[in-house]
Amino acid sequence: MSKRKELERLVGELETGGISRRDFVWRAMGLGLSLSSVGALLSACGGGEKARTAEGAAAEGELGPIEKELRIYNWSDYIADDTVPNFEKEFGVKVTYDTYESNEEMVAKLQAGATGYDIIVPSGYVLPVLVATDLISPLNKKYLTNWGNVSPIFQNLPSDPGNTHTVPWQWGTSGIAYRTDRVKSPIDSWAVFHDPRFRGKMTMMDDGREVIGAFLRYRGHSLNSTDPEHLAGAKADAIKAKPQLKAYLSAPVKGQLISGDVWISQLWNGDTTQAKAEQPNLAYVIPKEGCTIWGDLMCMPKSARNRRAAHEWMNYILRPDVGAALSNATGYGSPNAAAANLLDAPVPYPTEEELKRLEYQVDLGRDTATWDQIWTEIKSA
Ligand code: N2P
Repeated sequence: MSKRKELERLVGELETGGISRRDFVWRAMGLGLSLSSVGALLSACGGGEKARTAEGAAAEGELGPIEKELRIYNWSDYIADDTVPNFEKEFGVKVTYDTYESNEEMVAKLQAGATGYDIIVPSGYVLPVLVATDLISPLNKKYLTNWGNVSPIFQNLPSDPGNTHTVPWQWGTSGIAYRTDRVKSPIDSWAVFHDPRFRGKMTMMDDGREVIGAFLRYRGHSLNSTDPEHLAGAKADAIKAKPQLKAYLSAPVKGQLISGDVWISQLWNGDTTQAKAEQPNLAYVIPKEGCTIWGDLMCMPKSARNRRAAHEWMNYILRPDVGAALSNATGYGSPNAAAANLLDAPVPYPTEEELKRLEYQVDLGRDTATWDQIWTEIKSA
């Protein structure tokens, strides 16, 4: 069957309720359609329209009294010690808090049918997929009375136009952390991961988007490139770096940087700040070729059972003192403008000049599968 015919058949099935919107999205993308074309098709289909209207009505309705529990799934080392206990005490809610190390780990768990989470915290580029595959619910703004505290920079993000599905958590960059007492000349380039002098003393993140993205930037390309030649080059560079690396490790590398088992790591700015509190001989650099800037956003999975508690949690995080305590503990930037005066060491949002070297990740659409394949090949090389 031609692709066009196959697509028409899929649209027919969607309209008659033969397949779910989620299956439709995956199968249409399998036929080579971009997410935005799939989105356009969904809105042209009656079923999609009905679903969205119903969703909109639910988002505006009453949520009922606060539930007794809340299940949160967030990145590790990304919260202050008292954020959860204070919420539990004030709201009488028992919080279960699980952690992940990458967006891909979290999405894989969700797509495998993990239900039970009320809050997840993906990076912006993941949002289009979560919305298109119907994995998250729109939020009921009525319960987000502290929304006005969000800095205008973090409102109406390209990943969530109209702020319908998310509340910003924190933001940061993915550069290089290194031990200044072990590495004699300052590091300024991704080229360091090819340097045999540091063999076995270096790590890169356990995150395909970040590792491939870093080597794309190294060769002067966008870290969102889908050009096969660019990707082949990045793959070759990543494989060339592999013998010099001790491991692919993200947040948990901090202990090894502190002890000196590892000297140089691809790492986020805030996690470096956390490690620096215990090991002052640590520096963080944004390589001259540039790197990722990201913002992580709270959202509510479709399967969430504790929906009122989820909204109260997001509204609580938007308080100035709670938002400031988060950033003071994690070293990341706060999207909360009202928290600005309460920050110990504010991370200023990058200037225009700095933003030229920083790049937000975007959803790669059907090229996600190609990237996944390349990452698998790098890891097994
Ligand atoms: C984890 C914080 C990093 C989040 N410690 C990356 N988006």
